[in-house]
Amino acid sequence: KRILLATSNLRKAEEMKRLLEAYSFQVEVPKEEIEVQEVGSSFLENAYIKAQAYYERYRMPTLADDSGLVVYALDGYPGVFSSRFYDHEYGGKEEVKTSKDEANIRKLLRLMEGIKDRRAKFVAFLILSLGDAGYWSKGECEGSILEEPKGSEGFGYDPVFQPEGMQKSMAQLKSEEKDAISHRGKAIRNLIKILRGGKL
Ligand code: ITT
Repeated sequence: KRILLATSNLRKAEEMKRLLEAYSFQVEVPKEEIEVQEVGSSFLENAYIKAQAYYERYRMPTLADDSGLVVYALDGYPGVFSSRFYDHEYGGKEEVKTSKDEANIRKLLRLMEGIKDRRAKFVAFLILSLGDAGYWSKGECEGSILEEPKGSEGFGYDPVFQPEGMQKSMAQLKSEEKDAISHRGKAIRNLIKILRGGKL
């Protein structure tokens, strides 16, 4: 049950590793990052592009995650542009001062100023590629965008995302708590369900 993670995002890889190891997968990370052009217009397309690129290089079962934050009041943005939203034309570019995550959050909060409808969701699509065949799954986590960042766990937009029914941001949750409700946690459990023939 060896599986390669097709990602260069270390914090994403850490979550995927943790989630998969709970189901006894032997998880490997790429020795070298591959430059992948995520030119797709959907999460699924981009996950497929990453999975195939890493499969071609390493020739072993490869799992890619393409994910992002979908904000209803912003026409679904940042969506597939989540990782480099600060640099996207939509809503004007944002300067990177300390980190990309911080610039992405600053832009999101700027665009959300004065907007009452703060509903949003995290989405993750996974592709497990065996080269000429494969599996896909998805997971979603509904919530809302906070007015101010809170907490320091996790990564990306976690400090400004409050999962539905919780009084804490995603970045205030312990790793096991995030895994239990996150888009990525759900997507991985959905994938494992298929791999096990429908039983989890
Ligand atoms: P790889 O393509 O190498 O996997 P990436 O970070 O560029 O790394 P994506 O293209 O899938 O990955 O972009 C996902 C972005 O969506 C990520 O950089 C975050 O900004 C955001 N995101 C995804 N999952 C998240 C999570 O669990 N918490 C917070 N933000 C998340």
